[in-house]
Amino acid sequence: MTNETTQLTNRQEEEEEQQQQQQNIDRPLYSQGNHPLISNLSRIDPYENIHTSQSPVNISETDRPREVTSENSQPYRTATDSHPTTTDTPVEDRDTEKNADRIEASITNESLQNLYDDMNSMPSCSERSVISLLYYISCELTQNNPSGHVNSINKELESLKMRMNSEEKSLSNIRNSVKELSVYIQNQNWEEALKLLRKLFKEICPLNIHDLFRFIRKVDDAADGIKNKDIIFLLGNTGAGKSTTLHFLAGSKMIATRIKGLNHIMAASWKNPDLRNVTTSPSAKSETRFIIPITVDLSGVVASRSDSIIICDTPGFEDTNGPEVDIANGISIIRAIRECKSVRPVVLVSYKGIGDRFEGLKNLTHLLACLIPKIKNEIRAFSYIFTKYPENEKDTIHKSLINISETMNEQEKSDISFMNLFEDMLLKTKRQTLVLDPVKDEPKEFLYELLRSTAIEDPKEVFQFSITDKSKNIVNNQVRLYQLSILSAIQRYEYSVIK
Ligand SMILES: Nc1nc2c(ncn2[C@@H]2O[C@H](COP(=O)(O)OP(=O)(O)OP(=O)(O)O)[C@@H](O)[C@H]2O)c(=O)[nH]1
Ligand SMILES: [Mg+2]
Repeated sequence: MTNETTQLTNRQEEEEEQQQQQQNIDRPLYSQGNHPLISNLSRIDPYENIHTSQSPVNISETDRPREVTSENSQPYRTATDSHPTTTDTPVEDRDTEKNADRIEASITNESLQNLYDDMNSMPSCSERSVISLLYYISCELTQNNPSGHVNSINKELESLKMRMNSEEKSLSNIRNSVKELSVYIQNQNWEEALKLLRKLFKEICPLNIHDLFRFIRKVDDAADGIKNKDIIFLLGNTGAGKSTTLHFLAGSKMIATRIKGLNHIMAASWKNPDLRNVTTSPSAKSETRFIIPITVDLSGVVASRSDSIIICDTPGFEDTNGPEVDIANGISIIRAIRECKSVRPVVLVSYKGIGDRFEGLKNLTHLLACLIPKIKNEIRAFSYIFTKYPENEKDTIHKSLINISETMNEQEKSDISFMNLFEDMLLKTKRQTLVLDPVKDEPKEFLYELLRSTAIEDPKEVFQFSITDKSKNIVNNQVRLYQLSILSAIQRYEYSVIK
């Protein structure tokens, strides 16, 4: 297919999707049978798990989430809108970007469905009350259905206050938050109420177990695509350019643009439709949340090869998406990688990420050493791509690495994992330094170089599970909170909570 044909096809797909999205917007949010919620709503009673003696509220028909009609439905972001997708339309012009700062923009079909499912899967407890409030207030904000859930919100608030007392959640900041929340709810200030609830939820539930399992399921789905396959595994800090590099290597047409005043290189069109899920962003917030395998055809790209290779996009190290994503990835991505036939790790190092005194590079190597404890034995398999380098700095990379090595002190030299990777980087950049300009460069030159490295043939032996210390602390904290909740529930004979 020619480049022009590909662009045309992509544009047609884009237009079809826009029409589809418009139809979704025009459609009533919960009209019978077209929203996943509706089938659940008809068979699940949100209050069925509540023991009546524990519930301070009487549940009436009007408290249930109700259908809205097309007149009172309003556009809102769908699950896929949560990432800016690449289109020919300037990104700044898109509604999703205009609304990005509004809290409604963070409410998606998927997030509503998740809250509803979580609310239904839990016994009566403060965590459940907060989730219910999050759900009803989100509905209030997105359905443009004035006061449709006010009764439920008030009842859940009362329930939350009562649960806080009985569960002895007496921390003053939590109590103050609930007081503040009452005022917002009284004034029907839903935006502020939702912001505060999200904060409160993090306090009483630092690790969202429901989200954790959802993320693990998503990663597991992707893992099937790389089982027993040869893969190139892109690694690096968040924002280093992994998703951009994947688009580039897979032959997407890359263009330079600006989003909210920030420089950004985006794919204007792509060959493989799966690349639609590989989204990029100039924002400081982590973008990629899951492992995404993309098959890249090598015929006509690399001489002597008529097969294909899978290149995997991954979430960045030190991801800013929270402990749920970090843990799901630390466990599931590694589980997936261990099932591969062979792995070629490619480390992406960005100009800013390297750090003035190479502290960024050191941090990166420590994280890599956690994934691959015997990194020295596997170092041959590594390649390095340098990203976001200004034009006049591109030919200084090897020289600055030499300078770093000459100025290292004894303590730095004793950092073995750092030294292993650093020396390999020094050696490989002497022969050739891969500095990427996604707009001007040719993918075949990069693919050829990446495929020259010797792959890790026994990933099961080489990669080990790992999560960051920050996430470990959050898990410990959550375990402690659950222990306290269980003890308190035992005292109140609330066996549904203990279960
Ligand atoms: N100039 C330049 N910009 C780049 C390059 N690679 C990425 N970028 C920009 O850097 C920003 C982040 O790129 P992403 O590809 O989203 O980074 P990532 O590593 O996938 O980030 P996470 O998904 O959050 O881990 C985007 O604005 C890109 O346009 C590059 O080689 N040169
Ligand atoms: Mg990414």
